[in-house]
Amino acid sequence: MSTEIVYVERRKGVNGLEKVILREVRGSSAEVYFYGGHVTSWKNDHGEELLFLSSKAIFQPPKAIRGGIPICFPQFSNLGPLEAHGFARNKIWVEDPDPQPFPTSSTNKAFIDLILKPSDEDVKTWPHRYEYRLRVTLGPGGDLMLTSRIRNTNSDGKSFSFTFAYHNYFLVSDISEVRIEGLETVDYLDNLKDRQRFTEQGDAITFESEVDKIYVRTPTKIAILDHEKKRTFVLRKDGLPDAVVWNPWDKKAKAIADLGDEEYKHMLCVEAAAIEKTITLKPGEEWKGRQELSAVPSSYCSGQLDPRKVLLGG
Ligand code: TA6
Repeated sequence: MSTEIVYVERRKGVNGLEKVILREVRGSSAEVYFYGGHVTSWKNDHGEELLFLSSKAIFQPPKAIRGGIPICFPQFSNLGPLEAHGFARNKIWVEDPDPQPFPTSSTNKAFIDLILKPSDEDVKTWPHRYEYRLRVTLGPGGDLMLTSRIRNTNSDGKSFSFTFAYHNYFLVSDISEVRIEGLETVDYLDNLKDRQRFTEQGDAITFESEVDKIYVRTPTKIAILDHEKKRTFVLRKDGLPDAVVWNPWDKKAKAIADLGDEEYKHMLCVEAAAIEKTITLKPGEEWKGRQELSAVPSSYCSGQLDPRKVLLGG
């Protein structure tokens, strides 16, 4: 007897906040909160969680949820006059009643279309009208895709500019055993050194202290290798030239109220972003930024975790 799979289930989450659970036939799943348009969970076919979510995460507007995939829009970090990382992550999004046709494969059944538009009150903070459409899709193989389409709907003829990031928190077994491949020799701005510009050395990136870097104009594929879990995350991005790498390490972790003191060991942020060059949209213009996350057993890239196999493949 086969049970019918519910690809998209609407439910109440923590504190009664609305969420959607996406499920795929082989057992993978993802959870998306309407609050922030925020992915809080992504599980593989074996039901193993792949995203870090803080044990102290506060599911209470206006505090952004610590972990998962916060959306940073229209400002990354404090690189402008708005609150850190902009306001999209602490607004209540709604299901898009009029989703634009996305040219996605018809095999994708587990997806949700959300939309964020400014209220009259919001326009006082950021004086622009926009339509931000977000589609979150769980592919049949368990890949997680996020597509953002942002349109300038100003009627006063004004352009607007923004910076952006999918602030992915990956769940890792032990940060000291993790490495990132794909950012070697790439230039970065070091947030811990007044955003001075440096060039990454030729070896894979490993972690032994706080890191907060904006890599500029990176390759479109980045691999995160978790040696202990024998798992490799592959991040593919389109329309998002930059990538942020962040781990707060022990001291800063203690200063972050909604993060457990030791939890920095199990998280690594690798973010698909557009920061160095702001995106500017004239009225009527639309921008699109997409990321695709997959998690594969490290044996997949045989030959001692040779990242080139991951990076060149697929
Ligand atoms: O993406 C890295 C970063 O901008 C760091 O500088 C760090 O502060 C982090 O994001 C978290 O920011 P948040 O506002 O969520 O505490």
